[in-house]
Amino acid sequence: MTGTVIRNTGSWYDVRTDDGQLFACKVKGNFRLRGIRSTNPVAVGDRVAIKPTDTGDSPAAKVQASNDKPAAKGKITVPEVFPSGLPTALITEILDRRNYIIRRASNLSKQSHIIAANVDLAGLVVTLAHPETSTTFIDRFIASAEAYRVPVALIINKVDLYDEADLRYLEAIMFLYRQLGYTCFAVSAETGEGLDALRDELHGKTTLFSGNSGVGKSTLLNHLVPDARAKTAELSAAHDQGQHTTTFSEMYDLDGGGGIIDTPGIRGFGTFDFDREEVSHFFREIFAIGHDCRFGNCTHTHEPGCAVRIALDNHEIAESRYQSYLSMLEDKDEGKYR
Ligand SMILES: Nc1nc2c(ncn2[C@@H]2O[C@H](COP(=O)(O)OP(=O)(O)OP(=O)(O)O)[C@@H](O)[C@H]2O)c(=O)[nH]1
Ligand SMILES: [Mg+2]
Ligand SMILES: [Zn+2]
Repeated sequence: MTGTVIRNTGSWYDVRTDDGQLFACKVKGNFRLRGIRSTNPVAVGDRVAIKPTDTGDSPAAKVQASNDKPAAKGKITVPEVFPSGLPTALITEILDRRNYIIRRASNLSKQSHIIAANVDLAGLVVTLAHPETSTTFIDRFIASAEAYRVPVALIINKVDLYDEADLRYLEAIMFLYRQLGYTCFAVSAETGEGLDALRDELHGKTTLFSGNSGVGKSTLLNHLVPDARAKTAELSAAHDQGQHTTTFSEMYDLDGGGGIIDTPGIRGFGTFDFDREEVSHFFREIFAIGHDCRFGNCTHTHEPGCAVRIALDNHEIAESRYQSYLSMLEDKDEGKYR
């Protein structure tokens, strides 16, 4: 049987089979990604092959079996039942991924974390205030999506809270990223502003919602999928930051096709497995202008005749983008890419 992973609750993966049944699944054996250890071998959005476990030996199944015994005398067919009520199965194979979004599990970690797999759109939910998402975070996310050729949309939320300076910054950010070719939405999950345009964009697509904690991913989800009823929580009063309210990734169906994958907020976006020379490939404008550098292997940091640095001086490349590029080259400490 094949199906799609729609929820990851720690060590269990809920899989919806192609004929619509739900199973709580465990992973059989070890799956490795390009020989690198991942904190989650299977991610929401993965297409998997599963094998139902009919005679379970899990504690839940035993409880179920002993409960059923008196009544079920003679004819004992006890499906293994996970406490959630779902029958259980083993994931025996991960089918080839069309794409995925991956980051380093934590700073200095050699482990990776696959945020989601097989998405049509990577929606990066950001806020320019309460809390402020850094451009380094935005650019690192975009670079990772570029690496696996996942289209990106920048969803800038909480515009209802922006003061005049924030609104000017909003305009500058939208101008910058639209010019680079990324779709941008300025929205408010509070007032509903901009949500119709966002809804149109998401229609029929499987979209990942990722971003810092507290930017309103789950609140947006609840507007777009009214019966999602995902938990949300106020920012911490002391730090004006999110409280990591969503703890598991989950896919929710959109009316009329497509879905949204809501994920736990992340602090830094540690990029994963890039060679130094590769980094510029994922910054569109730097890559394009880099063709005019004197040296083919120019890192755009100190070389004579570097077209990128000339463009930077002429304000043809945004300083913030160049700084993000440098931060990825140097792979600075976690605090710097928040
Ligand atoms: N004023 C205003 N508040 C918002 C908006 N969107 C979300 N919020 C509030 O921001 C807080 C955090 O929202 P959540 O949806 O829990 O944020 P999240 O991104 O899911 O956070 P994590 O699950 O921790 O990653 C809640 O108090 C929301 O009500 C908005 O557009 N405007
Ligand atoms: Mg959330
Ligand atoms: Zn150069």
